[in-house]
This record gives sequence, C-alpha cells and structure tokens, in this order.
Amino acid sequence: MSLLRKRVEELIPEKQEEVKAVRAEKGDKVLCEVTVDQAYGGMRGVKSLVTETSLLDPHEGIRFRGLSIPECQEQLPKAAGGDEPLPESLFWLLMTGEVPTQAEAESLTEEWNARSEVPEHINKIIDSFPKTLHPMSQLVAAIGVLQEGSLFAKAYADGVHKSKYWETTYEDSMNLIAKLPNISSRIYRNTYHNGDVIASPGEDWGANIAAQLGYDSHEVKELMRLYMFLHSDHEGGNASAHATHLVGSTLSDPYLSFTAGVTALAGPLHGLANQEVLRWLNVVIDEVGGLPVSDEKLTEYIWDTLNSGRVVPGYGHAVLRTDDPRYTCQQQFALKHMPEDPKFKLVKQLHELVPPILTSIPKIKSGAANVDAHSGVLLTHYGLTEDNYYTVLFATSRALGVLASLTWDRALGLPLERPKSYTTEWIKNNM
Ligand code: FAM
Repeated sequence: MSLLRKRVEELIPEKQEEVKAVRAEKGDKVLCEVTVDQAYGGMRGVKSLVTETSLLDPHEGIRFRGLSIPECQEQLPKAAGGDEPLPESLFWLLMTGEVPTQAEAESLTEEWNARSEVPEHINKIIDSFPKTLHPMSQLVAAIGVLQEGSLFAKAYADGVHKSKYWETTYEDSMNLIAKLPNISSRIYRNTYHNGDVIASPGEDWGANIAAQLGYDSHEVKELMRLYMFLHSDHEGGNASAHATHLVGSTLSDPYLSFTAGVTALAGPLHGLANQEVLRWLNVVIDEVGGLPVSDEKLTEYIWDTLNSGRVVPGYGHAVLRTDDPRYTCQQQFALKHMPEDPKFKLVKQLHELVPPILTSIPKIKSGAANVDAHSGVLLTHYGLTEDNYYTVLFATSRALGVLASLTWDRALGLPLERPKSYTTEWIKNNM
C-alpha cells in the first residue's frame, strides 16, 4: 500500500471520532442566520459547509490546512534545485494535514508517474476533438471518457459497504490526478501544435506538465510547480469546489464529480477570468497603440469597460477583501524572473489604478486584485500565449484540492447535499 494511503487510513478513525465529538458537543450551535437578500444574492456569507482542506480569511487569504502561502513555500518539500513547493507535497498536506518529508513527497511523484498512462483508445478520442472546441470543453469530455475506469463506480455496482467508499474514491482521485498532465498537455499540443504530443519525462508532476507543454527550462518548471500549488484549493464554497462536492454527494464517482468542478471553473466569473484578463490586456494594448501607456489613458479604458456594463477581470472577489496573496506570490515570482517584462509592468500599473476606481463604486465590495489578474502574464512571458488554454491549467491544479476534499467527504460519510429553496410567491406570503 502506498505511503499516503497508509497515512490516510490511520487518520480516518481519529477524524471520524473528532467529528462525532464536535457534533455531539456543538451540533445545535448556530453558524449563521440567512436573510432573504442572501437567498437571492448567491448565498454570499452563508456559512453552511464543512471543508477540511483549507480555510479562506477575507483579509489574510487562503491557508492550506492552517499554513499560509509563505509558510507552505518555506516548509513544504521542493524539487532538487527548486524554490517552489512540489504540488505533490501540497497534496500530501491537503490529504493529511501534515507537512510531508522529502521522501513522502517523492513517493507521490513516483506513484503518480506509475499511474499516469492514459489508455490508447482514450487518447484517440481526445485526438478526434475538433481544434475549434474550447480546451475546457475538451478537458470535460476527456475526463468524462476516462470515467470508464472508475474503481468507485465499479465497487458501488458490486455492492461495496459504505464504510469503504473512501478507498476507491482515493484510488480514483490518485489515478485521475496522475493522468491529468498527459491529458491537459495532449489537449494543448493537439489544439495549438498539430498533435505533436510530448511524452512525459517522468519527473515531478509540475515539471512533467511544463515539459509536456513544450518547456524544458528550470524556470518554467518552477513556474508550473508554483502555479499548480497556488490554484489548488480555496476552501469549499467557491463554485468549482462546491460543484465537485455537490455532485460527489450524490455518490457520483470522482471523475464525474470533478467534471462538475471543471465546468464551474469554465465560467468567466470564476476560473475563465484568467483567459479574460489576458484578452482584456491585449485589447487595451491594441486600443491605446502599444506599451507603455499613460495612467490617464488606462484610467479611461477601465471606465469604458465599466460603463459598457462589463466587469474588470482579475479584480474583486466574493470573499477576499484585500489583495489575494496568490496574486502577491505571483508578483514576487515575476519580480524575480521577469522584472522588465512590459506586460508585467502593465499588470503592476493596473494594480495601482483599478482598486481605487472599483472601490469608488459603492456596490462593489472589493476592488482588490485576485489570482487571475496575474497568471496569464507569467505564462505569456515564456511564450504560452494561447489564452483560451489557461483555465485548463487552473483546472489541473484544482483537482488536487477538490479531490482531496472528496476523499474526506466519503471518509466522513457526508450526506447528499440538498438545501431548501423557496419561491418569490412563498416569500411574499410568509415573511
Ligand atoms: N468589475 C466590475 N464590476 C464588479 C467587479 C469588477 N471586477 N467586481 C464586482 N463587481 C460588481 C458585480 O458585478 C456586482 O454588480 P451587480 O450588482 O450589478 O450584479 C457588484 O459589483 C457587487 O459585487 P460584489 O458583491 O462586490 O462581488 P460578488 O461576490 O458578487 O462577485 C466576482 C465576485 C469575483 C464574481 C466579481 O468581483 C467579478 O465579477 N470580478 C471580475 C471577474 C473575476 O476576476 N473573477 C475571478 C474571481 C477569482 F478569484 C476566481 O474565482 N478565480
């Protein structure tokens, strides 16, 4: 049995007891009241989920199992010669709540490489997708087909006992995560490089993704490790995590549950914002006649966007009220590796100009930069300019968080999710 599975198996009874005790002691405490406005307003601020892997503070940002982004960067094992955490080490942390040793993190690298092969008939199906199909749709379809290998679906059909659901959920999650670099990079190479697919070099997960996209440099491998670490998890209420959890709560298998998360991520108010940011920057550059651009012209363009009833992508957040530390962390990477890049300078300039404009509009709760304001410019710097591919990378990373959570949902026996809804008629007559 793999090191990680053994550790998770040891932890499950302890956690089950802890949850039982918490529910016995605090089960009748009130987490929040829900107003009619919140019911109409996208449930913003409604506290009604339990997610173990991470917690988002509006002012401080995300903590993965209690560790902030800088703490993870300091404490999690890295690749030889690298400064960024291995995504493997983050996954171990998300699954167990413990910082892995170097050997434990590397055991995951080995295991994911061993599980990474995608059956040839599925590769052929992916190869048959039209190049005009959005890469996110290709990803959803590819994972849907991969579902034929679901061990959870088979075990359920064979009548497995509910106390063992977590075991095949874990195995499916590990298999799916292991295969994602092959799938995501195949979609990229098919869509933009005439199907010239690159075989996995069998390195760590982040390095494999970089290499299979076509980048062999140490710097891009580091960027990919950082990218995969940063986008992995953002507590349970965001649309991709919540969608995976909701669909998973029906005992849909991990492949199908994750496609729900991927389709949620494909919306422009969520993960697709990274594509939208790059497009928006490119239109700005075109319209103002190239870089550098004056603050006055840029301000005018920001207001044009707002006045035409569109959002400024990469800014604002449903929970965060200050700059997203995932933005800051990417900025630090840029300052280290590409301080003179003109598009990075434009991102910095926007970071000065956009927040005061957005916060001058009373209805907008936060004008701060989010994760998507930065990521595309880092990728573009190294030549990955195909912006409609960016969200596939976000989704590849997001698998780490939502599948770790799904495994724990099953280990803790969380039930079918089914909140109550009302009609406007009911509210008018009864409130
Ligand atoms: N530009 C223009 N208007 C904005 C805005 C922005 N960046 N951010 C918020 N608003 C508007 C929002 O559309 C809403 O308007 P209406 O009442 O007319 O519908 C109003 O301000 C109140 O919104 P809010 O309460 O401040 O934020 P929400 O919690 O409703 O929405 C976001 C949060 C992220 C959907 C919103 O800030 C947004 O659309 N941002 C731009 C898109 C983006 O960058 N999304 C990525 C978020 C990211 F973190 C992720 O999920 N990957």
